[in-house]
Amino acid sequence: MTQRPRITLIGGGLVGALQARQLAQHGFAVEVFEKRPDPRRAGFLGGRSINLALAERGLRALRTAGLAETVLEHAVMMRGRMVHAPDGTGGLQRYGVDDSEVIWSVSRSALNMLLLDAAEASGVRFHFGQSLASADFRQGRIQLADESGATREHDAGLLIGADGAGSALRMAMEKHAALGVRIESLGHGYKELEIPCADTLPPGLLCESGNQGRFAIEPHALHIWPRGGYMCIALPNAEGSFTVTLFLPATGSHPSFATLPDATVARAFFAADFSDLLPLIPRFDADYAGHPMGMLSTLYLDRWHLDGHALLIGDAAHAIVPFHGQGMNCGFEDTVTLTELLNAEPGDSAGVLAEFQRIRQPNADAIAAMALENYVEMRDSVADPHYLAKRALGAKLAERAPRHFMARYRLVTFTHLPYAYALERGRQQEALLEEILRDSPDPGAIDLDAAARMLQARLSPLPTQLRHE
Ligand code: FAD
Ligand code: E0Q
Repeated sequence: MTQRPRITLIGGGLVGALQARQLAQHGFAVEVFEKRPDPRRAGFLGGRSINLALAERGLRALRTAGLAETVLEHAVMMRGRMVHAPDGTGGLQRYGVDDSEVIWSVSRSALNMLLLDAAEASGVRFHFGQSLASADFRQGRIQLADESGATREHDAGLLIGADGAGSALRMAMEKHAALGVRIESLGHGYKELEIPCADTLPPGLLCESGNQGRFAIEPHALHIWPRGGYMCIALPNAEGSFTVTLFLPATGSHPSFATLPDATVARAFFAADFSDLLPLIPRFDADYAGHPMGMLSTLYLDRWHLDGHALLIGDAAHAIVPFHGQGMNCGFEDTVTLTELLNAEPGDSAGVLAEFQRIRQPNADAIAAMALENYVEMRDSVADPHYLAKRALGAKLAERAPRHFMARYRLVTFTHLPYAYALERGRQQEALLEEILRDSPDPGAIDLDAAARMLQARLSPLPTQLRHE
């Protein structure tokens, strides 16, 4: 049997902790160095989003680690996006065809702590409060610094960087070889606000559409307030609160974070532009003033690895904008691929790292592109008549020709087909939908059977295995 390399992971966030668990389950000796203190002792000090959407790709990775069921016990199901248009219209746009196609709102901190527990239970050794400071790839040694600045050395073995978009391992690798790092800022930032549990809100404000229990608005949805150049969204938390995220240009003409420098101006803007949302955020001023603005960018690299010595995974290799809710899901998918490759060829680190990039990079590039496109779609199109007509036509065709039409959103969110396939298939389908709508501007008058036949003639059938196990 080939010798399994010792593995040193930098970063015990979502992707690092899951990767550590999987490798330990396959018999690798794994150590993790995490900059922050142990969240299970110190309380979670995470700067970023409070909850996230978990979809099939992420679930599959959790399933392979034996953790999916436990995670879902603490998750809130989301059936679709609830659109709150400026004129008060809107409603639920289902994500899938039925309740077998839903996504899940999970708490980042609870998920991270669960993954740390699971990794530890599989034998992973964690070192918290230990930040990567530098690396000597030739000697295979790294230097780590604790909060006081004291440093220690560690004999690394195979180094895997899961230390996020600002990866310290990536910076150390760049000193050694050109990685071709490109960071494209979106120019938009985000800020998080809270809708508390319904029982703390004045009763008059609660959603008219029936009793939502502890929740002020429909719990089983991702809420969107699209406003053209910007938007708010809200994801439910299991306790009954929602985390609202405002996405807005960072600088430039009103409205931007630059023209909303304090809570008073921001409140007036919300009163005008998000008048139905503002009353649900009783601590608006404290949230707005107290929570930092995060910036959004896409990260592209030419090289994710240094020969057989070091590899970047998750956001460290391919951070994307959050508008498809796939960053964590994509990083979780990375962990399945890397575990499979390392397990198959434990003695050939150089080959495994190169093969990992060969498989994953086209897919990371594809979801990066789709996530950028989805911002425009979310903030602009979800309330647009042409978009709605296309969506409705797509849904009817998916019913009539399920082997030939599956909305791109569904390919991304509910299947394991490669992201690059979803992007390309989406292009082909989109062109045909546009063609059908162009030829018949009244969407109600389309001959659906003829349209379905056209799809069957002009598109190859979808793979039969949408979710291979
Ligand atoms: P991170 O979560 O950033 O973890 C990196 C870890 O490395 C951290 O624990 C950090 O402390 C540690 N670290 C950093 N530097 C060092 C160092 N020098 N030494 C040691 N440790 C270090 N994704 C989804 O799938 N669904 C969503 O709905 C979603 N919503 C999002 C909303 C927003 C506003 C944002 C910004 C992102 C969203 N994402 C979403 C993306 C998701 O947050 C990331 O893709 C995911 O967190 C990546 O995980 P990671 O482990 O690679 O990186
Ligand atoms: C999802 C689920 C932050 C965020 C997370 C998401 C989604 C969106 C808009 C945003 C995309 C969608 N979406 O509704 O199409 O599906 O995760 Cl902004």
